[in-house]
Amino acid sequence: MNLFGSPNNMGIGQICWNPRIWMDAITFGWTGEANIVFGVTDALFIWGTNPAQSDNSAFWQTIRAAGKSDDMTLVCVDPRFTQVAGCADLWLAPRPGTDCTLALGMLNVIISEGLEDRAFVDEWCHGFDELAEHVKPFTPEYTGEFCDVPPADIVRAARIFAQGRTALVSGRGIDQVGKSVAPTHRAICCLRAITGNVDRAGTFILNDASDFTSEVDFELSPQHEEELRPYCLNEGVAPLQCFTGYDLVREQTEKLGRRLPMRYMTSSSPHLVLHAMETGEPYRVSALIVNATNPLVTYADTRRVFRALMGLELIVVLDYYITPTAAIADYVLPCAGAIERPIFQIHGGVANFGYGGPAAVEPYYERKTDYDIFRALGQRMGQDEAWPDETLADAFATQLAPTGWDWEAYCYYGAYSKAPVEEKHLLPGPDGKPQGFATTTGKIELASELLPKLGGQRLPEQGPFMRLCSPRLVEVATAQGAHHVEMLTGSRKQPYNASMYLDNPAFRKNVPGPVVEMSQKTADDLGLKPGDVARLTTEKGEARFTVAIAKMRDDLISVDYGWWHPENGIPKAPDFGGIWESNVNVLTSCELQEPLIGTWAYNAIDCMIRKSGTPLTW
Ligand SMILES: Nc1nc2c(c(=O)[nH]1)N[C@H]1C(S)=C(S)[C@@H](COP(=O)(O)OP(=O)(O)OC[C@H]3O[C@@H](n4cnc5c(=O)[nH]c(N)nc54)[C@H](O)[C@@H]3O)O[C@H]1N2
Ligand SMILES: Nc1nc2c(c(=O)[nH]1)N[C@H]1C(S)=C(S)[C@@H](COP(=O)(O)OP(=O)(O)OC[C@H]3O[C@@H](n4cnc5c(=O)[nH]c(N)nc54)[C@H](O)[C@@H]3O)O[C@H]1N2
Ligand SMILES: [Mo]
Repeated sequence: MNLFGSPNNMGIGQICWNPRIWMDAITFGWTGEANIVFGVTDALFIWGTNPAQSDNSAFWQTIRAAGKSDDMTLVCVDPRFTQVAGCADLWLAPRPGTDCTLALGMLNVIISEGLEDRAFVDEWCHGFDELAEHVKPFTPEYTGEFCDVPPADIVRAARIFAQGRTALVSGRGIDQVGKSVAPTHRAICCLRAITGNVDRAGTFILNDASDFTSEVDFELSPQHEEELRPYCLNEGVAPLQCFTGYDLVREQTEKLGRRLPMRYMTSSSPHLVLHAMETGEPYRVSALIVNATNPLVTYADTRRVFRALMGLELIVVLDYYITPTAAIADYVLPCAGAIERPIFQIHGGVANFGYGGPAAVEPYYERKTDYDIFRALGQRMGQDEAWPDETLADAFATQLAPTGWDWEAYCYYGAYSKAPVEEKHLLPGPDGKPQGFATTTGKIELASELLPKLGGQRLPEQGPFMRLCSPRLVEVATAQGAHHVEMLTGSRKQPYNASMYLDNPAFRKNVPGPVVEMSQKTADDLGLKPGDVARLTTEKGEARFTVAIAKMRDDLISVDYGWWHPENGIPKAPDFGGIWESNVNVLTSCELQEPLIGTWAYNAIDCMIRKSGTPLTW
C-alpha cells in the first residue's frame, strides 16, 4: 500500500486489537501479555473474552486448569455464562458496555481499603492521588447500580485482584463497545498498575523488542510517511489512530528503542473510506483490493458497504473461494491456503515471539501466496528493489536473520521465542539509573500526560452507549408487537471463523444455522420459544435468526455473525449468497464512536425484536 501511494489500509484493527495496544503503550510505554504461571499467579481475570470458543491454542486448557486449581482464583467478567464462567470462582455479568465503570468501582474498593501496592505506586505510578480522587464517586453501591452487578461481588472481585499476583486477559467484549473502549482499557491498566501487577512473573509482562526485524522496519511506512500523511483520512477525526497520534506515541516508545507497527496503527476507519467512496470527499477512492476479508458479511452496515463497493470502478479480491464480496469483484485471484504457504506469525510485530513453519505442500492449481501476488504486481510497477526476496520463505528468512537463526532452524522448532525478562524498568538506563517506563514521565501514567494533547482525558471516564434504534423506530416497532432489547453480536463459536467454513458439510450438520440466544426469562418476556424465527430490526435494516435459549443476563440477546450460504454455489444477484437474510451486520453501524481511536460498536448496542412468521432458508 505504501509503494502504491495509498494510506487507506482499511481494516478492523480499531475494534479488534489496536485499543489494547494503544492504551498499554500510552500507560506503560509498551504492550505486553498475561503471564499465567501455576504456583505463582494467584488470580486470573478473563474479561470480555471467551477462549473456550475463540482460541485454537492450548489456552482454554490453561483456564480450565486455573478453574480447578486451589491456588488460583478464576474470575470471569461476561454478560453471558460462558464456559469460562462455568469454571470460574466468581462470575460478574455486567450490563454490556459498563466495564469502564466496573473497573473504576474496583479501583475505588482497592484504594479505599488501602489494598494498593504502596511501594510500587510511590516509586513507579504517576497520578495516584488524582486517580484516588477520580474514583471516589464509584462506590460499590453506585457501580453495582450502574453495571447491574451485586455490590458485594464488586468488592470481592477488587479484593481478589489486589490480594497477590493477578493476570488478566481481555478481548472483543471490551474492544467493540464504542465510546468507552479506550477508557475501559485505561481503567484496566490502572488496576494492574496500582496493584503492582506489571512486569512481574505471574502477572502481565511487557514484551521485549523483537530480535528479528520488526514489522515496522519491514513495512516501509516510515520511508513513505511524508508523502502519505496529507492523504490520511483519520487525521483530526480519530486523532490517535493516525500519523499525529502515532508520532506522539513513537516519541515515548522510542525512549526504550521500540516502535509500534505504523501501517496498522494508522489504518483508516471503514466509515471514512466508505464516505470517500460515496462522496468523493476529501478525495475520490475508486478502487479496492480486498485481501483475506469478506466485508459484505463482516463489516458493519452491509447495505452501506454494498452500495459503496458497487459504485467503485475496480474491485480485486484475493481469497480461497468466491465469497459474497468476491462475487461483486472484477477480478478474483485464488490464494494459497494455510498449508500451502510458510508461516511466521509474529503477533502484530509488538513481541519477541513468532511461530509457524514451512509450507506442507506446494500450492495446488493456479493458487499463489498473497506475497507472490503482491510482489508480481509490484514488479510490474517497477518496484523491483523493494522486493528483494523471491519467495515468502526467503522474506521470512531475511526477517529472522538478525536472531542468528536460519529458516531451517526455525522450521525445526516451529517457533522463535525467549523467556520474558521481568522488571525491566529497574534495568540501568544510559545514565546508570533505572530506565523506568517509556512514557512522558518515565512512570506508569495512571493520569495520562499524552491523551489530553489529542483531546482525550487524563483519567478514564465512562462514555454513553451507541443506539441503533431511534425513539421513532422504537415507537413504531413497539406498536407492531416488537420489544426493544440490548444486543451483543458475533460472540465466537466453534467450528466457524467469522464468515469462513460454512461450506463444510460436517460442520453444518452439527451447527446448521444462525441463532439469536437469550435467557429463558427473556424468551418468556418476549413471547418467543426455542426454534421460533425472530426478526431483528434497527435503523439500518432487518435480519432473522432462530431463537435458542442460553444462560446469560436477562433483557439481552446475543446474535451470531458471519452467516451466508456458500452451499448455494457461486453467490449471485440479488441475494449474493444470502447476505440479506441472517447477516447481523445489516443491523450494525460503523460510524465512529470512540473519539481517539475511532472504534465503532458490535456489542452494547440495541435492536427491536419480534417473532417472524416466515421460516428461514437455512
Ligand atoms: N457484527 C460483528 N461483526 C464483526 C465482528 C463481530 O464480533 N460482530 N468481529 C469483527 C472482527 S474482530 C473481525 S477480525 C472481522 C473478521 O472478518 P473478516 O476479516 O472479513 O474474516 P473472514 O470472514 O474470516 O474473512 C476472511 C476471508 O479471507 C479468506 N482467507 C483466509 N486466509 C487467507 C489467506 O491467507 N489469503 C487470502 N487472500 N485469503 C484468505 C477466507 O477465505 C475468507 O473469505 O469481523 C468483524 N466483524
Ligand atoms: N471459533 C472462532 N474463533 C475465533 C474467531 C471466530 O470467528 N470463530 N474470530 C477470531 C477473532 S477475529 C477474534 S478478534 C477473536 C475474539 O476472541 P474473543 O475476544 O474471545 O471474542 P468472543 O469469543 O466473542 O468473546 C467475547 C466475549 O465478550 C462478551 N461480551 C460482549 N459484550 C461485552 C461487554 O460489554 N462486556 C463484557 N465484559 N463482555 C462482553 C461476550 O459475551 C463474549 O463471551 O476470536 C478469534 N477466534
Ligand atoms: Mo478480530
